[in-house]
Amino acid sequence: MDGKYTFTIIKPNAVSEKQEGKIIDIILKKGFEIVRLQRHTFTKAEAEAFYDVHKDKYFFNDLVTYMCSGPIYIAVLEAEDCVKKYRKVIGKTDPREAAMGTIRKLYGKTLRQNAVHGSDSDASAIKEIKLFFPEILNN
Ligand code: FUP
Repeated sequence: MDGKYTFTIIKPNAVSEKQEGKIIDIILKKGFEIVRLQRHTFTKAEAEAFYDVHKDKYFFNDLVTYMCSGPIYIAVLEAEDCVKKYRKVIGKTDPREAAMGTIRKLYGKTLRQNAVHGSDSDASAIKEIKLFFPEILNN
């Protein structure tokens, strides 16, 4: 599956502000296929497992609390060179540093409430897809 898929989350701030439709529209217009899409609310255990690479960081507990604070959408996207292409579409982690027109620039509020997640490598995409949609990786 190398390069074919990425995993995205539309985060609680974007969902509570009812921006998920606009975000999905950008994803489609940029040429991604939506292979899976599900509304979900993270349990604490899921959020901790999802962000385990950050477990020693000072912001880990606040990040987990935020990610569990309301409904999200989890999705698997497909495109050529998908991880890299989607990272460009979402923009830098901090919305203030994200380029004009990127999803985080348009819908992010703060470094933490930055509207969306996108896998940062093919290895992360595989790990993240495995947590929620493992059947995809058997195809
Ligand atoms: P990204 O890969 O762009 O999502 O960014 P990181 O993996 O560096 O960070 C993961 C999430 O932690 C970010 F989406 C936002 C959050 N974060 C904080 O809440 N505080 C920080 O100081 C840094 C990141």
